[in-house]
Amino acid sequence: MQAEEHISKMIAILGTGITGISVAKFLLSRNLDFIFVNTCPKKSSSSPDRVTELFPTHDIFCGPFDDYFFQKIHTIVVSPGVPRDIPLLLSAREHFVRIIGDLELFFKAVSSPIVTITGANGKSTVTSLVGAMAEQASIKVGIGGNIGTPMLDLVGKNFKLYVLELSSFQLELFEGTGEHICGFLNISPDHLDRHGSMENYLAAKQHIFLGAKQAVVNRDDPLTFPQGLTCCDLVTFGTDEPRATDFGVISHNDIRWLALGKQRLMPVCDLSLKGTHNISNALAALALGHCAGLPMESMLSTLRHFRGLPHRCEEIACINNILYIDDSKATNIGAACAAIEGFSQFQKRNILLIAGGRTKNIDFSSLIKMVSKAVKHCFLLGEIADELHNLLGGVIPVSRHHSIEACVVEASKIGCAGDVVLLSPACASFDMFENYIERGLHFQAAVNSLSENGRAS
Ligand code: UMA
Ligand code: ADP
Repeated sequence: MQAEEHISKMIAILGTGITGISVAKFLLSRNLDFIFVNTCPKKSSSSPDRVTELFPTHDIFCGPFDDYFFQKIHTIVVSPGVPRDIPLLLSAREHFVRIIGDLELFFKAVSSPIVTITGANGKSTVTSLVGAMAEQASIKVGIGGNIGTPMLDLVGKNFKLYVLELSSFQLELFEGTGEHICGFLNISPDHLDRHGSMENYLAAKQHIFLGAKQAVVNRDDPLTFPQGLTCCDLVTFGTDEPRATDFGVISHNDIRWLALGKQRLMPVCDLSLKGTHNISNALAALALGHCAGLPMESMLSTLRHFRGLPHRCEEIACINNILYIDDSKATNIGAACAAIEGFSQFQKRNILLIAGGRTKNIDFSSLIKMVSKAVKHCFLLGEIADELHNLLGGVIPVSRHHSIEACVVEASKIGCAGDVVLLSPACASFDMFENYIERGLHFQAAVNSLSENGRAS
Protein backbone atom coordinates (compact mmCIF):
# COMPACT_ATOMS: atom_id res chain seq x y z
CA MET A 1 0.00 0.00 0.00
CA GLN A 2 1.15 3.50 -0.85
CA ALA A 3 0.76 4.98 2.62
CA GLU A 4 2.54 2.06 4.21
CA GLU A 5 5.52 2.35 1.84
CA HIS A 6 5.71 6.01 2.67
CA ILE A 7 5.92 5.38 6.40
CA SER A 8 7.74 2.07 6.28
CA LYS A 9 10.94 2.74 8.29
CA MET A 10 9.95 3.37 11.89
CA ILE A 11 6.76 4.82 13.23
CA ALA A 12 6.15 6.26 16.67
CA ILE A 13 2.70 5.75 18.12
CA LEU A 14 2.09 8.68 20.48
CA GLY A 15 -0.37 7.74 23.22
CA THR A 16 -1.02 4.33 24.73
CA GLY A 17 -4.80 4.58 25.11
CA ILE A 18 -7.32 2.79 22.90
CA THR A 19 -6.25 4.72 19.79
CA GLY A 20 -2.57 3.85 20.30
CA ILE A 21 -3.43 0.18 20.75
CA SER A 22 -5.58 0.13 17.59
CA VAL A 23 -2.82 1.84 15.57
CA ALA A 24 -0.33 -0.77 16.83
CA LYS A 25 -2.59 -3.68 15.83
CA PHE A 26 -3.09 -2.10 12.41
CA LEU A 27 0.64 -1.58 11.82
CA LEU A 28 1.46 -5.07 13.07
CA SER A 29 -1.07 -6.57 10.64
CA ARG A 30 0.91 -4.83 7.88
CA ASN A 31 4.31 -5.92 9.23
CA LEU A 32 5.33 -2.35 9.94
CA ASP A 33 7.81 -1.54 12.68
CA PHE A 34 6.83 0.87 15.45
CA ILE A 35 7.55 2.06 18.95
CA PHE A 36 5.12 3.37 21.56
CA VAL A 37 5.70 6.85 22.92
CA ASN A 38 4.04 8.40 25.93
CA THR A 39 4.86 11.88 27.19
CA CYS A 40 2.73 11.62 30.32
CA PRO A 41 2.60 7.93 31.25
CA LYS A 42 1.46 8.60 34.82
CA LYS A 43 -1.78 10.16 33.60
CA SER A 44 -2.89 7.10 31.63
CA SER A 45 -3.80 4.83 34.49
CA SER A 46 -4.46 1.34 33.10
CA SER A 47 -3.49 1.69 29.44
CA PRO A 48 0.31 1.13 29.70
CA ASP A 49 -0.39 -2.17 31.43
CA ARG A 50 -2.73 -3.13 28.62
CA VAL A 51 -0.05 -2.18 26.05
CA THR A 52 2.57 -4.24 27.86
CA GLU A 53 0.17 -7.18 27.99
CA LEU A 54 -0.74 -6.97 24.29
CA PHE A 55 2.70 -6.04 22.93
CA PRO A 56 5.24 -7.55 25.35
CA THR A 57 8.17 -7.00 22.96
CA HIS A 58 7.44 -3.30 22.46
CA ASP A 59 8.67 -0.90 25.14
CA ILE A 60 6.98 2.41 25.83
CA PHE A 61 9.48 5.19 25.20
CA CYS A 62 9.08 8.25 27.42
CA GLY A 63 12.12 10.28 26.31
CA PRO A 64 14.51 11.90 25.84
CA PHE A 65 13.25 13.12 22.47
CA ASP A 66 16.63 14.19 21.13
CA ASP A 67 18.31 14.17 17.70
CA TYR A 68 19.04 10.44 18.05
CA PHE A 69 15.32 9.71 18.56
CA PHE A 70 14.29 11.77 15.54
CA GLN A 71 16.89 10.03 13.32
CA LYS A 72 14.98 6.78 13.82
CA ILE A 73 11.46 8.14 13.36
CA HIS A 74 9.80 9.00 10.07
CA THR A 75 6.22 9.41 11.22
CA ILE A 76 4.35 10.00 14.45
CA VAL A 77 0.76 8.77 14.68
CA VAL A 78 -0.76 11.04 17.32
CA SER A 79 -3.68 10.03 19.57
CA PRO A 80 -6.51 12.58 19.57
CA GLY A 81 -6.14 13.56 23.22
CA VAL A 82 -2.54 14.75 22.76
CA PRO A 83 -2.30 18.53 22.24
CA ARG A 84 -0.55 19.52 19.01
CA ASP A 85 1.83 21.94 20.72
CA ILE A 86 3.62 19.66 23.19
CA PRO A 87 7.44 19.95 22.97
CA LEU A 88 7.79 16.52 21.30
CA LEU A 89 5.53 17.53 18.39
CA LEU A 90 7.12 20.98 18.07
CA SER A 91 10.57 19.33 17.77
CA ALA A 92 9.19 16.70 15.39
CA ARG A 93 8.08 19.45 13.02
CA GLU A 94 11.57 20.99 13.16
CA HIS A 95 13.01 17.57 12.27
CA PHE A 96 10.56 17.22 9.32
CA VAL A 97 8.93 14.16 10.86
CA ARG A 98 5.48 13.43 9.40
CA ILE A 99 2.72 13.94 11.95
CA ILE A 100 -0.61 12.24 11.29
CA GLY A 101 -3.65 10.87 13.10
CA ASP A 102 -5.38 7.51 12.75
CA LEU A 103 -7.88 9.07 10.31
CA GLU A 104 -5.15 9.45 7.67
CA LEU A 105 -4.28 5.73 7.97
CA PHE A 106 -7.95 4.75 7.97
CA PHE A 107 -8.78 6.54 4.72
CA LYS A 108 -5.87 4.83 2.94
CA ALA A 109 -6.79 1.40 4.29
CA VAL A 110 -10.47 1.06 3.32
CA SER A 111 -12.31 1.18 0.03
CA SER A 112 -16.02 1.11 1.01
CA PRO A 113 -17.90 4.44 1.27
CA ILE A 114 -17.29 6.51 4.41
CA VAL A 115 -19.72 8.85 6.18
CA THR A 116 -18.01 11.26 8.60
CA ILE A 117 -19.85 13.29 11.24
CA THR A 118 -18.74 16.19 13.38
CA GLY A 119 -20.33 19.04 15.36
CA ALA A 120 -20.31 20.38 18.89
CA ASN A 121 -23.31 18.26 19.92
CA GLY A 122 -25.31 15.34 18.57
CA LYS A 123 -22.37 13.53 16.94
CA SER A 124 -22.90 10.23 18.76
CA THR A 125 -26.66 10.38 18.31
CA VAL A 126 -26.44 11.05 14.56
CA THR A 127 -23.61 8.52 14.08
CA SER A 128 -25.69 5.85 15.83
CA LEU A 129 -28.79 6.82 13.84
CA VAL A 130 -27.02 6.58 10.46
CA GLY A 131 -25.45 3.28 11.55
CA ALA A 132 -28.84 1.93 12.65
CA MET A 133 -30.41 3.08 9.36
CA ALA A 134 -27.79 1.11 7.42
CA GLU A 135 -28.30 -1.96 9.63
CA GLN A 136 -32.05 -1.67 9.11
CA ALA A 137 -31.35 -1.86 5.36
CA SER A 138 -29.21 -5.00 5.98
CA ILE A 139 -25.98 -3.23 5.05
CA LYS A 140 -22.88 -4.45 6.88
CA VAL A 141 -21.80 -1.21 8.56
CA GLY A 142 -18.78 -0.34 10.72
CA ILE A 143 -19.43 2.40 13.29
CA GLY A 144 -16.52 4.01 15.13
CA GLY A 145 -14.26 6.98 15.81
CA ASN A 146 -14.80 9.33 18.74
CA ILE A 147 -17.96 7.39 19.67
CA GLY A 148 -15.70 4.74 21.23
CA THR A 149 -14.46 2.06 18.81
CA PRO A 150 -11.17 3.31 17.37
CA MET A 151 -11.62 3.57 13.61
CA LEU A 152 -8.65 1.33 12.75
CA ASP A 153 -10.34 -1.51 14.66
CA LEU A 154 -12.95 -1.49 11.85
CA VAL A 155 -10.39 -2.23 9.12
CA GLY A 156 -10.29 -5.72 7.53
CA LYS A 157 -13.82 -6.69 8.56
CA ASN A 158 -15.40 -6.40 5.12
CA PHE A 159 -17.78 -3.59 6.01
CA LYS A 160 -19.74 -2.18 3.07
CA LEU A 161 -20.15 1.23 4.72
CA TYR A 162 -18.31 3.08 7.49
CA VAL A 163 -19.86 5.72 9.75
CA LEU A 164 -17.30 7.70 11.75
CA GLU A 165 -17.87 10.20 14.54
CA LEU A 166 -15.02 12.72 14.40
CA SER A 167 -13.98 15.14 17.13
CA SER A 168 -12.14 18.41 16.54
CA PHE A 169 -9.08 16.65 18.03
CA GLN A 170 -9.24 13.98 15.31
CA LEU A 171 -9.90 16.51 12.53
CA GLU A 172 -7.13 18.93 13.52
CA LEU A 173 -4.42 16.95 11.69
CA PHE A 174 -6.62 15.68 8.85
CA GLU A 175 -5.49 16.64 5.37
CA GLY A 176 -8.32 15.11 3.39
CA THR A 177 -7.06 12.00 1.73
CA GLY A 178 -9.82 9.99 0.07
CA GLU A 179 -13.48 10.67 -0.68
CA HIS A 180 -16.24 10.74 1.88
CA ILE A 181 -19.71 12.07 2.63
CA CYS A 182 -19.44 14.43 5.56
CA GLY A 183 -21.86 16.06 7.99
CA PHE A 184 -21.23 19.16 10.12
CA LEU A 185 -24.13 19.30 12.62
CA ASN A 186 -23.70 22.48 14.66
CA ILE A 187 -21.10 24.56 16.46
CA SER A 188 -21.04 26.14 19.91
CA PRO A 189 -18.16 26.67 22.33
CA ASP A 190 -16.39 23.53 23.57
CA HIS A 191 -12.80 22.37 24.13
CA LEU A 192 -11.50 25.94 24.21
CA ASP A 193 -8.95 24.84 26.84
CA ARG A 194 -7.34 22.76 24.07
CA HIS A 195 -7.98 24.93 20.98
CA GLY A 196 -7.41 28.32 22.63
CA SER A 197 -10.17 30.15 20.76
CA MET A 198 -13.50 29.59 19.04
CA GLU A 199 -11.81 30.41 15.70
CA ASN A 200 -9.30 27.58 16.15
CA TYR A 201 -12.03 25.16 17.27
CA LEU A 202 -14.13 25.98 14.21
CA ALA A 203 -11.09 25.78 11.91
CA ALA A 204 -10.32 22.27 13.17
CA LYS A 205 -13.94 21.20 12.59
CA GLN A 206 -13.88 22.70 9.07
CA HIS A 207 -11.22 20.14 8.11
CA ILE A 208 -14.10 17.69 7.73
CA PHE A 209 -14.81 19.18 4.29
CA LEU A 210 -11.35 18.26 2.97
CA GLY A 211 -11.73 15.55 0.33
CA ALA A 212 -15.52 15.35 0.77
CA LYS A 213 -17.60 14.56 -2.32
CA GLN A 214 -20.87 15.54 -0.61
CA ALA A 215 -21.41 17.59 2.53
CA VAL A 216 -24.45 17.88 4.79
CA VAL A 217 -24.67 21.20 6.66
CA ASN A 218 -27.15 22.93 8.98
CA ARG A 219 -29.19 25.90 7.65
CA ASP A 220 -29.97 26.89 11.26
CA ASP A 221 -26.22 27.24 11.98
CA PRO A 222 -24.40 29.00 9.09
CA LEU A 223 -20.97 28.39 10.63
CA THR A 224 -21.40 24.74 9.64
CA PHE A 225 -21.15 25.72 5.96
CA PRO A 226 -17.69 25.34 4.36
CA GLN A 227 -15.71 28.53 4.89
CA GLY A 228 -13.13 29.58 2.35
CA LEU A 229 -12.68 26.00 1.20
CA THR A 230 -13.49 24.71 -2.25
CA CYS A 231 -16.19 22.18 -1.64
CA CYS A 232 -18.37 19.63 -3.09
CA ASP A 233 -22.05 19.11 -3.47
CA LEU A 234 -23.96 20.60 -0.46
CA VAL A 235 -27.17 19.21 1.02
CA THR A 236 -28.70 21.22 3.85
CA PHE A 237 -30.98 20.40 6.77
CA GLY A 238 -32.82 22.76 9.09
CA THR A 239 -36.01 23.16 11.05
CA ASP A 240 -37.57 25.50 8.44
CA GLU A 241 -39.09 24.70 5.01
CA PRO A 242 -36.51 23.13 2.73
CA ARG A 243 -35.65 23.77 -0.92
CA ALA A 244 -36.25 20.92 -3.39
CA THR A 245 -33.16 18.82 -2.63
CA ASP A 246 -32.82 19.71 1.07
CA PHE A 247 -34.28 18.38 4.31
CA GLY A 248 -36.49 20.36 6.68
CA VAL A 249 -39.88 20.67 8.36
CA ILE A 250 -43.19 21.57 6.66
CA SER A 251 -46.70 21.98 8.03
CA HIS A 252 -49.69 20.27 6.46
CA ASN A 253 -53.20 20.38 7.98
CA ASP A 254 -51.64 21.61 11.27
CA ILE A 255 -49.29 18.64 11.43
CA ARG A 256 -45.52 19.16 11.25
CA TRP A 257 -43.69 16.78 8.92
CA LEU A 258 -40.07 15.94 8.27
CA ALA A 259 -39.66 16.66 4.58
CA LEU A 260 -37.36 16.34 1.58
CA GLY A 261 -38.23 19.41 -0.47
CA LYS A 262 -42.01 19.37 -0.67
CA GLN A 263 -42.22 15.60 -0.12
CA ARG A 264 -43.67 14.75 3.33
CA LEU A 265 -41.65 11.94 4.92
CA MET A 266 -43.09 11.37 8.43
CA PRO A 267 -44.90 13.40 11.11
CA VAL A 268 -42.48 14.97 13.60
CA CYS A 269 -44.55 13.50 16.45
CA ASP A 270 -43.68 9.98 15.23
CA LEU A 271 -40.00 10.51 16.03
CA SER A 272 -39.04 8.33 18.97
CA LEU A 273 -36.41 10.91 20.10
CA LYS A 274 -37.96 14.00 21.65
CA GLY A 275 -36.87 17.67 21.74
CA THR A 276 -36.13 20.24 19.02
CA HIS A 277 -32.46 19.29 18.95
CA ASN A 278 -33.44 15.74 18.05
CA ILE A 279 -35.54 16.98 15.11
CA SER A 280 -32.29 18.47 13.80
CA ASN A 281 -30.44 15.24 14.52
CA ALA A 282 -33.09 13.20 12.68
CA LEU A 283 -32.94 15.51 9.65
CA ALA A 284 -29.13 15.36 9.60
CA ALA A 285 -29.21 11.55 9.73
CA LEU A 286 -31.78 11.45 6.92
CA ALA A 287 -29.68 13.78 4.76
CA LEU A 288 -26.50 11.76 5.36
CA GLY A 289 -28.26 8.44 4.78
CA HIS A 290 -29.82 9.83 1.60
CA CYS A 291 -26.39 10.89 0.29
CA ALA A 292 -25.08 7.41 1.10
CA GLY A 293 -27.92 5.84 -0.89
CA LEU A 294 -29.81 4.26 2.05
CA PRO A 295 -33.45 3.39 1.32
CA MET A 296 -35.93 5.97 2.67
CA GLU A 297 -38.20 3.31 4.24
CA SER A 298 -35.38 1.86 6.37
CA MET A 299 -34.35 5.34 7.47
CA LEU A 300 -37.88 6.33 8.52
CA SER A 301 -38.43 3.05 10.33
CA THR A 302 -35.20 3.67 12.29
CA LEU A 303 -36.38 7.16 13.25
CA ARG A 304 -39.63 5.72 14.57
CA HIS A 305 -37.89 3.14 16.76
CA PHE A 306 -34.45 4.47 17.79
CA ARG A 307 -34.53 4.80 21.57
CA GLY A 308 -31.59 7.16 22.08
CA LEU A 309 -28.24 6.67 23.79
CA PRO A 310 -27.66 6.45 27.54
CA HIS A 311 -26.88 9.66 29.49
CA ARG A 312 -28.38 11.89 26.75
CA CYS A 313 -31.65 13.33 28.11
CA GLU A 314 -32.39 9.83 29.43
CA GLU A 315 -35.50 9.48 31.59
CA ILE A 316 -34.54 7.64 34.78
CA ALA A 317 -37.63 7.79 36.99
CA CYS A 318 -40.76 9.70 37.85
CA ILE A 319 -41.04 9.95 41.64
CA ASN A 320 -43.90 11.87 43.23
CA ASN A 321 -44.62 13.26 39.75
CA ILE A 322 -41.12 14.72 39.54
CA LEU A 323 -39.22 13.58 36.47
CA TYR A 324 -35.51 12.70 36.85
CA ILE A 325 -33.39 13.11 33.69
CA ASP A 326 -29.79 11.97 33.19
CA ASP A 327 -28.13 14.23 30.61
CA SER A 328 -24.61 13.68 31.94
CA LYS A 329 -23.22 13.77 28.35
CA ALA A 330 -24.07 17.49 28.26
CA THR A 331 -20.46 18.56 28.76
CA ASN A 332 -20.87 21.98 27.15
CA ILE A 333 -23.29 24.90 27.27
CA GLY A 334 -24.99 24.22 23.91
CA ALA A 335 -26.04 20.75 25.05
CA ALA A 336 -27.23 21.93 28.48
CA CYS A 337 -29.29 24.76 26.93
CA ALA A 338 -30.90 22.30 24.49
CA ALA A 339 -31.91 20.04 27.40
CA ILE A 340 -33.25 22.89 29.56
CA GLU A 341 -35.26 24.20 26.61
CA GLY A 342 -36.57 20.71 25.82
CA PHE A 343 -37.91 20.04 29.33
CA SER A 344 -39.03 23.55 30.29
CA GLN A 345 -42.51 24.81 30.82
CA PHE A 346 -41.22 28.37 30.85
CA GLN A 347 -44.19 29.93 32.67
CA LYS A 348 -43.78 27.45 35.52
CA ARG A 349 -39.98 27.55 35.97
CA ASN A 350 -40.04 23.80 36.49
CA ILE A 351 -36.36 22.87 36.08
CA LEU A 352 -34.17 21.85 39.04
CA LEU A 353 -30.77 21.88 37.37
CA ILE A 354 -27.68 20.00 38.54
CA ALA A 355 -24.68 21.60 36.84
CA GLY A 356 -20.94 22.11 37.17
CA GLY A 357 -17.72 20.16 36.96
CA ARG A 358 -14.55 21.10 35.11
CA THR A 359 -14.78 24.07 32.76
CA LYS A 360 -13.25 24.16 29.30
CA ASN A 361 -12.64 27.95 29.32
CA ILE A 362 -16.13 28.61 27.99
CA ASP A 363 -18.15 31.78 28.42
CA PHE A 364 -21.27 30.97 30.46
CA SER A 365 -23.45 33.91 29.33
CA SER A 366 -25.85 31.90 27.12
CA LEU A 367 -26.35 29.37 29.94
CA ILE A 368 -27.10 32.17 32.41
CA LYS A 369 -29.71 33.57 30.01
CA MET A 370 -31.42 30.20 29.64
CA VAL A 371 -31.22 29.41 33.38
CA SER A 372 -32.72 32.78 34.30
CA LYS A 373 -35.83 31.98 32.21
CA ALA A 374 -36.41 28.35 33.11
CA VAL A 375 -34.64 27.15 36.25
CA LYS A 376 -36.20 27.14 39.72
CA HIS A 377 -33.00 26.19 41.59
CA CYS A 378 -29.49 25.30 40.48
CA PHE A 379 -27.42 22.73 42.41
CA LEU A 380 -23.73 23.35 41.77
CA LEU A 381 -20.91 20.82 41.73
CA GLY A 382 -17.20 20.53 41.14
CA GLU A 383 -14.31 22.86 40.37
CA ILE A 384 -16.51 25.48 38.72
CA ALA A 385 -19.08 25.63 41.57
CA ASP A 386 -17.74 28.86 43.11
CA GLU A 387 -17.56 30.68 39.77
CA LEU A 388 -21.07 29.55 38.82
CA HIS A 389 -22.29 30.52 42.27
CA ASN A 390 -21.04 34.07 41.66
CA LEU A 391 -22.51 34.21 38.15
CA LEU A 392 -25.91 32.70 38.95
CA GLY A 393 -26.38 33.66 42.59
CA GLY A 394 -28.01 37.02 41.81
CA VAL A 395 -30.23 35.47 39.14
CA ILE A 396 -31.87 32.39 40.71
CA PRO A 397 -31.56 30.40 43.97
CA VAL A 398 -28.35 28.35 43.96
CA SER A 399 -26.56 26.01 46.34
CA ARG A 400 -23.15 24.26 46.29
CA HIS A 401 -22.78 20.55 47.03
CA HIS A 402 -19.93 18.06 47.39
CA SER A 403 -21.67 15.12 45.75
CA ILE A 404 -24.22 14.35 43.10
CA GLU A 405 -26.10 12.29 45.68
CA ALA A 406 -26.57 15.37 47.89
CA CYS A 407 -27.85 17.34 44.88
CA VAL A 408 -30.45 14.68 44.12
CA VAL A 409 -31.67 14.49 47.73
CA GLU A 410 -31.96 18.29 48.02
CA ALA A 411 -33.71 18.54 44.64
CA SER A 412 -36.24 15.91 45.70
CA LYS A 413 -37.07 18.03 48.77
CA ILE A 414 -37.54 21.27 46.82
CA GLY A 415 -39.33 19.74 43.82
CA CYS A 416 -43.10 19.76 43.25
CA ALA A 417 -45.31 17.74 40.92
CA GLY A 418 -44.51 18.66 37.30
CA ASP A 419 -40.89 19.63 38.03
CA VAL A 420 -37.90 18.08 36.29
CA VAL A 421 -34.66 17.27 38.08
CA LEU A 422 -32.16 17.60 35.27
CA LEU A 423 -28.51 16.55 35.45
CA SER A 424 -27.15 18.56 32.51
CA PRO A 425 -23.81 19.80 33.84
CA ALA A 426 -22.49 21.96 30.92
CA CYS A 427 -19.01 20.93 32.08
CA ALA A 428 -16.61 18.01 31.84
CA SER A 429 -16.74 15.40 34.59
CA PHE A 430 -13.02 14.73 35.10
CA ASP A 431 -12.68 16.73 38.34
CA MET A 432 -14.91 14.27 40.22
CA PHE A 433 -15.44 11.23 38.01
CA GLU A 434 -13.63 8.94 35.56
CA ASN A 435 -15.93 10.18 32.76
CA TYR A 436 -19.49 11.32 31.99
CA ILE A 437 -20.72 7.72 32.21
CA GLU A 438 -19.60 7.33 35.82
CA ARG A 439 -21.20 10.72 36.63
CA GLY A 440 -24.48 9.60 35.05
CA LEU A 441 -24.43 6.28 36.89
CA HIS A 442 -23.95 8.08 40.24
CA PHE A 443 -26.97 10.23 39.43
CA GLN A 444 -29.03 7.18 38.48
CA ALA A 445 -28.06 5.33 41.66
CA ALA A 446 -29.01 8.36 43.76
CA VAL A 447 -32.39 8.59 42.03
CA ASN A 448 -32.98 4.86 42.46
CA SER A 449 -32.22 5.07 46.17
CA LEU A 450 -34.85 7.82 46.49
CA SER A 451 -37.46 5.38 45.24
CA GLU A 452 -36.11 2.59 47.44
CA ASN A 453 -36.39 4.93 50.45
CA GLY A 454 -40.12 5.02 49.92
CA ARG A 455 -40.40 8.34 48.13
CA ALA A 456 -41.80 6.83 44.94
CA SER A 457 -45.36 7.72 44.01
N1 UMA B 1 -0.76 11.32 26.16
C1 UMA B 1 0.56 11.67 25.91
N2 UMA B 1 0.88 12.99 25.91
C2 UMA B 1 -0.03 13.98 26.16
C3 UMA B 1 -1.38 13.60 26.39
C4 UMA B 1 -1.71 12.26 26.39
O1 UMA B 1 1.42 10.82 25.69
O2 UMA B 1 0.32 15.15 26.14
C5 UMA B 1 -1.11 9.91 26.17
C6 UMA B 1 -1.72 9.47 27.50
O3 UMA B 1 -0.73 9.20 28.45
C7 UMA B 1 -2.46 8.22 27.05
C8 UMA B 1 -2.92 8.57 25.64
O4 UMA B 1 -2.15 9.69 25.22
O5 UMA B 1 -1.60 7.12 26.96
C9 UMA B 1 -4.38 8.92 25.62
O6 UMA B 1 -4.79 9.20 24.31
P1 UMA B 1 -6.25 9.81 24.06
O7 UMA B 1 -6.50 10.87 25.09
O8 UMA B 1 -6.34 10.19 22.63
O9 UMA B 1 -7.22 8.63 24.46
P2 UMA B 1 -7.72 7.34 23.70
O10 UMA B 1 -7.91 6.32 24.76
O11 UMA B 1 -6.88 6.97 22.56
O12 UMA B 1 -9.20 7.83 23.22
C10 UMA B 1 -9.34 8.64 22.06
C11 UMA B 1 -10.39 9.73 22.33
N3 UMA B 1 -9.97 10.55 23.48
C12 UMA B 1 -9.88 11.87 23.39
O13 UMA B 1 -10.10 12.48 22.38
C13 UMA B 1 -9.48 12.60 24.64
C14 UMA B 1 -11.74 9.09 22.63
O14 UMA B 1 -12.72 10.12 22.75
C15 UMA B 1 -12.15 8.21 21.45
O15 UMA B 1 -13.35 7.52 21.77
C16 UMA B 1 -11.04 7.19 21.19
O16 UMA B 1 -9.78 7.86 20.96
C17 UMA B 1 -11.35 6.36 19.92
O17 UMA B 1 -11.38 7.16 18.77
C18 UMA B 1 -13.14 10.39 24.11
C19 UMA B 1 -13.34 11.87 24.31
O18 UMA B 1 -13.43 12.30 25.45
C20 UMA B 1 -14.46 9.68 24.38
N4 UMA B 1 -13.44 12.68 23.24
C21 UMA B 1 -13.68 14.09 23.35
C22 UMA B 1 -15.18 14.38 23.47
O19 UMA B 1 -15.99 13.55 23.02
O20 UMA B 1 -15.53 15.48 23.97
C23 UMA B 1 -13.15 14.81 22.09
P1 ADP C 1 -21.70 14.39 21.02
O1 ADP C 1 -21.25 13.05 20.55
O2 ADP C 1 -21.48 15.47 19.99
O3 ADP C 1 -21.20 14.76 22.37
P2 ADP C 1 -24.29 13.27 21.81
O4 ADP C 1 -25.24 12.74 20.81
O5 ADP C 1 -23.50 12.31 22.61
O6 ADP C 1 -23.30 14.31 21.08
O7 ADP C 1 -25.06 14.23 22.81
C1 ADP C 1 -24.31 14.98 23.76
C2 ADP C 1 -25.18 15.99 24.46
O8 ADP C 1 -25.68 16.94 23.52
C3 ADP C 1 -26.41 15.41 25.14
O9 ADP C 1 -26.58 16.17 26.31
C4 ADP C 1 -27.53 15.64 24.16
O10 ADP C 1 -28.79 15.77 24.78
C5 ADP C 1 -27.10 16.97 23.52
N1 ADP C 1 -27.47 17.09 22.10
C6 ADP C 1 -27.65 16.09 21.20
N2 ADP C 1 -27.92 16.60 19.98
C7 ADP C 1 -27.88 17.94 20.10
C8 ADP C 1 -28.05 19.03 19.19
N3 ADP C 1 -28.33 18.81 17.91
N4 ADP C 1 -27.95 20.29 19.69
C9 ADP C 1 -27.68 20.54 20.99
N5 ADP C 1 -27.50 19.55 21.90
C10 ADP C 1 -27.60 18.27 21.47
